[in-house]
Amino acid sequence: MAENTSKNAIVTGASSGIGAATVRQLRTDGWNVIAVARREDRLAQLAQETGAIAFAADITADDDVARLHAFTTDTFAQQGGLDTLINIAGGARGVDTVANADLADWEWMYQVNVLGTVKVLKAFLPDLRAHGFGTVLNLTSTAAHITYEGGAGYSAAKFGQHALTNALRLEEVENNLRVIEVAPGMVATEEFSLNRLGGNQDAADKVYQGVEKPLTAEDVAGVVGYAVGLAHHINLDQIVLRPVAQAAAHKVIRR
Ligand code: 8X3
Repeated sequence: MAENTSKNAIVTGASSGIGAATVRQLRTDGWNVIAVARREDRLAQLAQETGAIAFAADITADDDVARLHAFTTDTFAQQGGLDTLINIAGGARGVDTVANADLADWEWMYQVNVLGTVKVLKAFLPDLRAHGFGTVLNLTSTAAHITYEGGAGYSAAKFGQHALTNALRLEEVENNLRVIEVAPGMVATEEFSLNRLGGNQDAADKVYQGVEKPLTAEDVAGVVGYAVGLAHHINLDQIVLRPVAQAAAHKVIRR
């Protein structure tokens, strides 16, 4: 079978940070991209800038995922169908210890990182199988592989997303589906720490203070673009990337 080079992708979590940077990267690399996020205004701007197709949806809402599926089927019908699904939507809320866990935050993190990813996968797996050269890329985190104090809620969700990614790779190999996990460490984005720390900009800035060159959203997007752009038989199945200054989750050099 010849490899299909239709380059039709969906990117979730596209309104800011790594998701938006991934849309820019893929467009630069010649992909057709449906950019998905809840915030319509940001998506519209990104679409205008990059030529991506914007679709406003909440990936944790069943109706929205169904609408996204119908829209994608129509959009890519004449272009060989969807071949690449990039799940960037996710995030962290809170840095509480287990003893002080805020269960609403834990639930939100499980919804968006785990169940949201599963909902989108369930909707699109039949299409990716039918394509014959499908790719799924899930953005997890180094927190998907190791825990730290105050990180239990986020790690529990990201470990869950890591686990489902591993199982998916085993389950779908018969269907020639390539499953990639990208797990970044410290990435200084506009919103990740701000959202995690309840909108406290000073606290968010402190996370990266003195760290020489934390990763940027563009750094991660470059790796995502590289991984999905490789010939389909090459699976970078798990990619961990950190800034050099972060030798491990607990060992960050600050100057
Ligand atoms: C972000 C990495 O170190 O904040 O996913 O858990 S960390």
